[in-house]
Amino acid sequence: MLIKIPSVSLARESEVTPEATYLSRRRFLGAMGGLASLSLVPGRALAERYAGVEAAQAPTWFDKKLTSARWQSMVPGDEALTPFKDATRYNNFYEFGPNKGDPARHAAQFKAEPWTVTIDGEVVKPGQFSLEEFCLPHQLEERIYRLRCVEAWSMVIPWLGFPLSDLLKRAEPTAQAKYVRFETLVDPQRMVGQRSGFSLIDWPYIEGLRLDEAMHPLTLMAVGMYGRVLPAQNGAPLRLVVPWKYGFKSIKSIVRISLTSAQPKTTWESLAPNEYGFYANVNPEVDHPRWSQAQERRLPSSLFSPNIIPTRMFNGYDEVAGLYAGLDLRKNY
Ligand SMILES: Nc1nc2c(c(=O)[nH]1)N[C@H]1C(S)=C(S)[C@@H](COP(=O)(O)O)O[C@H]1N2
Ligand SMILES: [Mo]
Repeated sequence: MLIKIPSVSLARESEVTPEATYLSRRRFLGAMGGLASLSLVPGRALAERYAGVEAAQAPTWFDKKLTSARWQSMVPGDEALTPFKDATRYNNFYEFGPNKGDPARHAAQFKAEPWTVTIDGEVVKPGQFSLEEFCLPHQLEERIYRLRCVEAWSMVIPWLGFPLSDLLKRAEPTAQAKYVRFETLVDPQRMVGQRSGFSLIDWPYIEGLRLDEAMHPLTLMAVGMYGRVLPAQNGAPLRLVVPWKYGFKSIKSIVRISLTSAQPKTTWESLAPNEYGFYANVNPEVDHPRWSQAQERRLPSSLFSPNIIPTRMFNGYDEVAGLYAGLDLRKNY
């Protein structure tokens, strides 16, 4: 079968509206980045940081958890947060359509509750959980991460969630568990992109990680962003965030997490194996067959102010390099 992948390039940038006043333009003081910067941020500072953020009504359990969340006091490096508007209007979420503006439009009516998550496969304690049960044991923490899409654009997004490792430890992976496979909801009634006959994707959207990647402290299960509950277009109510990998690894609206002994077949790898690999680590030295990965467009960007910056190895998260010692990253792209 001949598959046609929609082509993307640095030049295709029609949907981002530059806006003047963004609190997210503000730089946060301090030199430290990453996990070391987690701290209690005063409520007033947070309210200011996330002023103007519009979010759906959150479930009660989420609001309760929010009061004890650990907030990150600053953006890593000296980078600015991507404005909430860009992060919620420029999306890839094929379940809601193929264009960047489709998810915001078509996910508006999406109800993320009730939601059931299944954990199964190579675990001692499999189970089915409501989202509330699933999140109950975990403290919410904020992680401000760069998100680098394989299409060579990027954002800086403040997520709210908990480490995937905490969740996996509770399920107790067996000795056979080597990979983690994630599955997105299939519901054509609620996800218009799954109704269309034009879709390239064989639903459900599937992603996967090696178990050690899944257990890395940077790997996050997100239930919120910008201090609020996750918007539908960003993968409500539960998504993965793997900041050193291309964005397509960060699977949205997860309903099943399975521990497996074999490497899972992932959606993009199945669609175009020469273009999208299982690892998908951000790597400026390994180009996509159809475009360079050496640079990226940091959003917001416009025709007159494209905001092109160099792409960093592992998206700047050097601490993961040890996971790939001895692995040929050209072959294992
Ligand atoms: N289920 C699902 N998850 C998905 C996608 C998708 O189409 N379906 N797109 C991926 C891609 S390509 C990117 S870049 C990110 C975008 O996340 P964001 O819209 O929150 O920025 O989600 C990823 N997760
Ligand atoms: Mo992406």
